Formats: sequence, structure tokens, C-alpha cells
Amino acid sequence: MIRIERSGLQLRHGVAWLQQQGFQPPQLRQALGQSLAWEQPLVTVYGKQHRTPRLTCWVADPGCTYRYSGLQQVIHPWTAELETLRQLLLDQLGVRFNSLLLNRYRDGADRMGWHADDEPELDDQAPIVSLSLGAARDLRFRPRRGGDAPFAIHLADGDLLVMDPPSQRHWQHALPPRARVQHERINLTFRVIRPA
Ligand SMILES: O=C(O)CCC(=O)C(=O)O
Repeated sequence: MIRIERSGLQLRHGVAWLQQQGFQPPQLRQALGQSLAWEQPLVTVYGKQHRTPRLTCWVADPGCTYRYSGLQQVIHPWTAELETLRQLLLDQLGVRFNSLLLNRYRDGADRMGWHADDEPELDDQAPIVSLSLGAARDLRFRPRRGGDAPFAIHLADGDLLVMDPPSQRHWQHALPPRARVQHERINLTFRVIRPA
């Protein structure tokens, strides 16, 4: 894996990681697209309600509830494919993830604004691990308090990105819109929640 390091930021980028594990990313993306219960929830941002500019699904062990932007996610169970991925990550990274947020960007208009995954229920000692499927998109990073320059990582089909602590404390990330992208991308972020 390629290491990307800045002050307060530690990333590991596994290019075509999923292919190296013997998976075919298009098949997995199709299976997830069809089998999961995708939602486009109403969220409250700066006091205003709007639908998220992407589809989402929260998969987690019982009791692992997650709330962001005023929204409590409905828990969906692990499917066989997702359970296999979770086991692979346990074998390779030594971390047992108990929850997973999936984001589905239908085309380049769908996006994610600047944020850090630093909600109180997340275990801040554990990495957050992102797996990308489908259309390649840029994930941008910027420091919360200045210093280092913002930069972007190009995430392609099958890429893994490990965001190690304390990255979420010092940096934010965003997935900007890309007018020319016409295809779908599904991103999975594996997380450790401290059960309530
Ligand atoms: O789609 C991505 O690569 C980013 C997802 C993300 O920022 C998140 O799940 O917190």
C-alpha cells in the first residue's frame, strides 16, 4: 500500500486492492446495487432540511446506531458479500469492523460535502477503511486548521483507502461533483462504533 502522510494525517492507499483479493469489482457493485435497501434520507444541515445528494445504506451489528446531520440511520444486516469483506479486512488489518456506511453516487452530480468522521459514537482509535467501486472519483483532503495544502486522491474501481487515527481529528475530506462522470460509484466505509 502507498503511504500518504501529512501533519496529523496518515493514509494508506491500496490500488486495485479488491482485484488483488480475487474479486471482480463490477460484480460486487451490481450485487450491492440490487440487494441493499438504498435510501435518500432527509438531513438537516445548518438548520435546513434536504435530501442527501447520494443514496446511502447503513449496515451494522445490532446496537451499533449512528447519527449524523440530525439523522439516525436504520440498521441493515450484513449480507454474505459484505461479511466476506469484513473478514478480509480483519485478516489484513487486524481490525474487526462492526459497521459500514455505503454511499452510492448515481453519477458525477452526486457528491459529499466537507466533513470528518468524528462523531462521538465512532471509536477514534480505529481506522476508517474505504473501498471504492465503479466510476473513479477524487477524494479531497484539507487540514482543519491550515498548515498543509489541500490535495486529492484519485480513487478508482477496487481501490482501498485506510484512514488511520488521528486523521479524522485534524483533517476533513469531501467528494466534489464531477460533471463529466456519467457512471455510478459505490463507496463502502468500514467503521468501529462503540455500542450504546
Ligand atoms: O465516497 C467517498 O469516497 C467518501 C465517503 C465518505 O466521506 C464517508 O463515508 O464519510
